[in-house]
Amino acid sequence: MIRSAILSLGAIAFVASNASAFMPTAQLSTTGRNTIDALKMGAESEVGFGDLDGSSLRIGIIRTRWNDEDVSNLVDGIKSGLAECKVPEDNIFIKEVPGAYELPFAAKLLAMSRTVDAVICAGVLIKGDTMHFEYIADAVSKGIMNVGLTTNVPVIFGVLTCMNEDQVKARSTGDSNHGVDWGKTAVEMALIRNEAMKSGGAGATPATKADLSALGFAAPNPEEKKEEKEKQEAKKAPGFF
Ligand code: DLZ
Repeated sequence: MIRSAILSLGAIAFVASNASAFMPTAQLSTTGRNTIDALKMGAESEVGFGDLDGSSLRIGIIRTRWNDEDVSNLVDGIKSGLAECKVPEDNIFIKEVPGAYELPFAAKLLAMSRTVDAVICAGVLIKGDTMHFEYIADAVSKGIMNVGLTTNVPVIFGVLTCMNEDQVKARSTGDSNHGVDWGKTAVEMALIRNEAMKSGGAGATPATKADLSALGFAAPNPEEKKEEKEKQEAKKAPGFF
């Protein structure tokens, strides 16, 4: 009896502390409202990018057809970010894939073509009633990271992982369209990568074999460096080859 009374009190306390999730917004405390507003709000950009000169870069965008309208808005944002960094329109290659799960594979093919300086993967995952969202979000984020690290071409994670459509809209439209930052991030990373490749990957002082093997890299092969430079200079049109 005493035990069940304690359990009931515990249950009441639990419901009260979590009530904000079930209450109309008008009845919420300030803290509850702030939490909901924060969930709906699109994150403002928190990084500055300065002046980036992407005029000589080629950028690939792999985008999904799932959540087509939202992803198209994000791609528009990406394109305006790239335009702000002076990437010529002809240097932007766009390829569609069905869903987010397909992004890493297509990104790998494009990165391996060596016709782009960076790849942006754009998609939207919205949580449903099953575990599908968790599996795909985890696989895609790891897959995208893996493509960048294994190909030495920066691959940008342009995938929104949202709880609902409101959150997606708040992050893919207007002033908080995350695509704009993804475009600029691609340019910044492409410039960093190209700079590093030209200088042997270690700035002004070339890394020693010991430095590189300590970091888990193979020592630089002068032939590969020459090949890389020739490919950069050839400036093929961006795309799958
Ligand atoms: C199957 C599926 C579901 C349920 N939800 C989404 C989503 O919100 N966003 C997205 O990009 N793709 C979704 N997909 C499709 C998968 O990403 C993938 O295309 C299929 O599982 C086939 O591999």
